[in-house]
Amino acid sequence: MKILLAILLFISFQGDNKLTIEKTWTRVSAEGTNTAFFFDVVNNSDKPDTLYNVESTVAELTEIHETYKVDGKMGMRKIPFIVIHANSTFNFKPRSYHIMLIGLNKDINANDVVELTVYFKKAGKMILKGTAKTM
Ligand SMILES: [Cu+2]
Repeated sequence: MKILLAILLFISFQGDNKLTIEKTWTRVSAEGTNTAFFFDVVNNSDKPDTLYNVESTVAELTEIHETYKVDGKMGMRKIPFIVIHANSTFNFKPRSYHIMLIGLNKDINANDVVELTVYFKKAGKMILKGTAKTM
């Protein structure tokens, strides 16, 4: 009986944790400047999840950003969280949602691997590794 319970708990835990991250990458940039980190969040669960915090050791500030358009000009701004809907994929990509790395404390050269820690309400903490490329 105990074993059966353990198996059931294991299955239900697995069932709640169907959030995966794909296609992580970041853009080459120089120390003292800014860059962005991109990835896809694949939510195969029937429940939404929320990205509410991001951290990086390569930049002074790490923020979740969205882009917007005013009078034909593109701008971007910090947002506090992003909801990843059930059974959907959310794309962080250039000229759209991205993770902003502000004030790099070192150069990011092509093929460098940059770590980004992301926090989801349900899936918890995940450490992402993105390879740097020029575009
Ligand atoms: Cu930005």
